[in-house]
This record gives sequence, structure tokens and C-alpha cells, in this order.
Amino acid sequence: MKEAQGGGALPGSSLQRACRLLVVFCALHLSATLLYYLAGGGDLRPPRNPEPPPRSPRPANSSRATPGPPPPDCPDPSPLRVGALNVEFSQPVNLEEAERINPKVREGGRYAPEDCKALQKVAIIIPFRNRDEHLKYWLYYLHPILQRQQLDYGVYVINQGGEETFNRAKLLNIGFKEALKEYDYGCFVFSDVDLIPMDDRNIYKCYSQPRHLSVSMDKFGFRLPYNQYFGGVSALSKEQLVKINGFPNNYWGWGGEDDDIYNRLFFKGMRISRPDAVIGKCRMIRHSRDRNNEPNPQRFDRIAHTRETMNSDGLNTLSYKVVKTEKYPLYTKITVDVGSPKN
Ligand code: UDH
Ligand code: NGS
Repeated sequence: MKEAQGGGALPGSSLQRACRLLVVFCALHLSATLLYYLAGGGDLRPPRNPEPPPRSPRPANSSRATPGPPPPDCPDPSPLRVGALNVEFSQPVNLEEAERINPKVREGGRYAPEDCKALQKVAIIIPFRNRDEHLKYWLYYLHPILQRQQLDYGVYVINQGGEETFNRAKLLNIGFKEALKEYDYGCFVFSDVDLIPMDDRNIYKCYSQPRHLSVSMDKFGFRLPYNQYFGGVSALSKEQLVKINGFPNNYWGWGGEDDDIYNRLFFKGMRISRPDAVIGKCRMIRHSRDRNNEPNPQRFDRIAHTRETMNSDGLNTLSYKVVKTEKYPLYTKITVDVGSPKN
């Protein structure tokens, strides 16, 4: 019987030829693949997860715990400033309200911008006694301004304890020392509690020369009372302050200590830098004369001798006692015993 020959069946010799061709094809494919890997063009290891995208370079000594690259420097000047401000004192300020509108200020009155590195670390020092109503206005107005100026800052209220005659300049020296114990400040702004800037372009920071900020006060008709005037609000870098041995400790009562500070700067070859009379506008909260801060009858004699006294009266002779330190949401209050004129 003959094998049936269907339309789709291959004859025996054709099947053999097809099988041989298939074997030859497979052998060729195998040898080509082997040659490719032997030549180093392939990787026989198992596939890995894809590499993460490259990160910005980190400093060579940074540890794995570093949470990423440091933020960029804040732009100078800050683009958040708005210019002229409306400042008035007809309504009393509520401290809780001032706290509520400044949620980013940390305990003790500390703040630093979140997205960029502040150009300066600034301690704001306020000489103080019994001026709580003024302090509320100051906190209410200044915190938003200082944040818009993108400063890394802290607010220190240096409260003179007891009833002895007031000593503004000594309190400023104490503020400098105490703030430095807390943080590596490079700039110190000394501000009376009753002075509020009317323009946030008046930056509360330090310059290459000592800075006078309250140059255009409402009570002086928005002018300087005299060219050498250095009272109210001023800013000195740590270096500038150390160079003049800080401020005098022996001006008890009102007047003259700011003129002594001006003399110190002048005798050390520094000159005062100031904003213009528009940017430097500020308002003073009107008040009556304080108790135990009568005009100092010795002030004229003292300012006549700054050159001789400045090296032996200042930071190098400062003595005081801290009585109490209190951290409030918008400021740090340091109550101090400054001693008395007798000792
Ligand atoms: N200060 C106090 N308590 C005082 C005295 C002074 O907190 O009892 C502080 C406060 O920060 C004040 C600064 O020290 O802003 C300077 O005080 P000052 O008396 O030298 O200057 P001020 O301009 O007053 O505040 C001047 C006398 C006002 C007389 C007004 C008469 N109408
Ligand atoms: C001068 C005082 C300064 C004082 C300035 C402004 O006369 O301490 O007036 O005073 N100098 C002397 O007395 C030697 S004010 O009008 O703000 O009370 O800062």
C-alpha cells in the first residue's frame, strides 16, 4: 500500500532538509551570542534596579544623615519688602493677636527663613523697664517686618530689675553678651522700645560701617536733631562693637550715652551709615518721662572724655547678674541686676 499523500504533508527528504536547516540556524545563533558576550558587549549578571537620578554634589565631609543640599542664599535685598507702612498707636495691641499673626516665629522670638539662608544673624536688643504697652506695639509691628526682611533673628528684651536709676547703655552691653550665649549672632540691632519704622526697606541688619536706623523721627519733624545723633535704633556688627569696647557702663539716668557711643565709633575711625530720610522714617510712641530716669547731670562732662575712658569702661569691665530669663512666644525677656552708680 502506498502512503497516502495529503496536500499539507512534506515528503520524507524535505522534512530531513528542514530539520537540518533548523539545527544549522540554531548553532549559528548560539555561536554568535557566545562571541558577543565573550567580546564584552554584554553583561551576564542579573538585571539591577535602575540607578537613581544624580543628586547635586554634597560636600566631601558630609555624612549620610545630611538631609539634602543647603538652601540658597536669600536674595539681597529681600523681594518680600513692601515699602512705606501705616503705623499708628490709637488702638491698643493685643499680644495674643500679635502671636496669632506671626505663627512662624519660634519661642523666645526667634525666626529664620525656611527656603533660603538669611544673609545675617541678627540679635535685636531692647533696653527695658515698665514699658509693657510699648513692647506690645513693637512686637506687633516689627515681627512681620523682620520676617519680610528675611533675617535670621532673635528678640531680646533686657529688663532692668529693681528701682535703681535706669542705665540704657549698660543694658545694651548685657544684651550683646547674653544673646551671644544663645546663638552665633554677627549683627546687633539696639532699639528703644518706643520706636517703630515706617518703611520696611529700612533693613535691621549690619553694614560695613555702623548703621543709624532711626534717622527720620516724627518727633523731630522727620529730620535728624543733629548730625552726630546716634540714639533710638542702631546696628553694629560684632567686630564693630568689640572694636569700641562696647558701650559705657556708667551713664546713669537720661542722656548722653548715645553721644558717647558716637564718639567711640568716631575715635576708632568709623563713620555712620544711614538710610535716606524717606526710608528712615519712624514713629515714636508718645509717653511721659519715666520714673528713675532723670536727666544725668554728669553727661556733658562724661561725653567730653570718651577718648580717655572708652578703653577702661565697656565690655571689658561689664558686671551684672541675670535674675531671670523668660521665653515668651515673641521675645526672650532677661531680667538683670545692673548694680548701682555707687559700685
Ligand atoms: N526705657 C525703659 N524704661 C524706662 C526708661 C527707658 O524701658 O524707665 C528704655 C526704652 O526702651 C526707651 C529707651 O530706654 O525707649 C530710651 O529711654 P529714654 O528715656 O532715654 O528715651 P525716650 O525717648 O524718653 O523714651 C525721653 C524722655 C521723654 C520725656 C517726654 C516728655 N514729654
Ligand atoms: C541730646 C542728648 C542725647 C539724646 C538727644 C535726643 O541732647 O542723649 O538729645 O533726646 N545728649 C545729651 O544730653 C548730652 S530726645 O529728644 O530723644 O529726648 O538722645
